[in-house]
Amino acid sequence: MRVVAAALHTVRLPLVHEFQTSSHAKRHLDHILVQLTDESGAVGWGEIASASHPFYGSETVETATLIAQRYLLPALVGKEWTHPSEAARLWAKVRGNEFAKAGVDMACWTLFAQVSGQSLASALGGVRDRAATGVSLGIEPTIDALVEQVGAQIEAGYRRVKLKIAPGWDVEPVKAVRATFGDHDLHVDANGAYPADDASFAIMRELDRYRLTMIEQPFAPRNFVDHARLQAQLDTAVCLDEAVETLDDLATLIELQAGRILNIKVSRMGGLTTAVAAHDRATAAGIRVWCGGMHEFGIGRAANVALCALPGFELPSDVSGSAKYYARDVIVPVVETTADGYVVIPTQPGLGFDVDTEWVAANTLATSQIEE
Ligand code: OSB
Ligand code: MG
Repeated sequence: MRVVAAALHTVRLPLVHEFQTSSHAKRHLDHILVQLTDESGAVGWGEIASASHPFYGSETVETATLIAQRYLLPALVGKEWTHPSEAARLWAKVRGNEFAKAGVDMACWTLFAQVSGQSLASALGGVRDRAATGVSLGIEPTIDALVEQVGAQIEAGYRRVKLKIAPGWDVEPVKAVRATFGDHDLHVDANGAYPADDASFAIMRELDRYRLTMIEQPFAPRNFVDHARLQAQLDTAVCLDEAVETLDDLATLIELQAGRILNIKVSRMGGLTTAVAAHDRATAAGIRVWCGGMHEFGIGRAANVALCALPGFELPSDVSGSAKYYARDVIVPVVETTADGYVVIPTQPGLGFDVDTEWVAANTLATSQIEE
């Protein structure tokens, strides 16, 4: 297989509901769609789901564009490869920049699945036909507004609700949601917003009383040591997200027992090739996994859904239906959540959805192309 042309499309979609995390609020998102064409004219799509600001990870839309344009696509275009894991080796000497790599890797996988006539899920080694869905709720202006949001999402069928927390917005909202919704599967995500001091440990011990499925990334991204200390003090599982960008980070998590759960994000780990390897290693070590999201548009969302077909993805994943975030998504049909909280994993060859190229074009801010 040989990619003869590649294009990057920066696309802006408005969010249906403003999303606030510990670091910032957003009303619309700019993601980069990667379009690869091979010598037979087949097309593979990927998505670089980097945030616009370096507040989740260090990349931005602009850095990802630069890295993809200057290093990743030139390493790929014109080269022969037979499997996407080989394609990823073409840019292996580029350090970091996992989001940029993830979008190109994903496009190679969808192209490969398309050309080899198999669904993306089975190309990845998937065995499931549906994925359990969870939903991620931002920090709301008031506890009442949060409780209303949680109610609407439980009503929509989501099997697990995750609440973003930050210093000053933690125990009270959790207490209110628990009091209103009983035993519904609930977890919290701090995006590393807590300093690893005694006061934060005390807050986490208090949260430990609310039967949360996990506390996700309370401390800074590289702080494995304090996550391990915390895990030793809690009944609740600690889950790492930002901390784990590479398989070596995962080895550190396992060795230090810095958490019992791993959030596998395709974007954060540089693509599907590494995500599959992370699934295999984590589950072999007794670490439970689920698939996290970056508010992906339909292309990235479809890749996340396909990944969830792997046997270890037992916990609900952040693969909510397109309508949770976007009034009109870039794929048809859109990803839909069933009334009982699952998404059906497509079985058609390739991505399993058509890209709505008209809608992509209508929302494109910039395009760049390279050819063999
Ligand atoms: O930590 O999981 C996170 C979105 C942006 C940055 C970080 C995170 C998130 C989410 C999104 O929680 C969940 C989704 O895509 O459904
Ligand atoms: Mg997270």
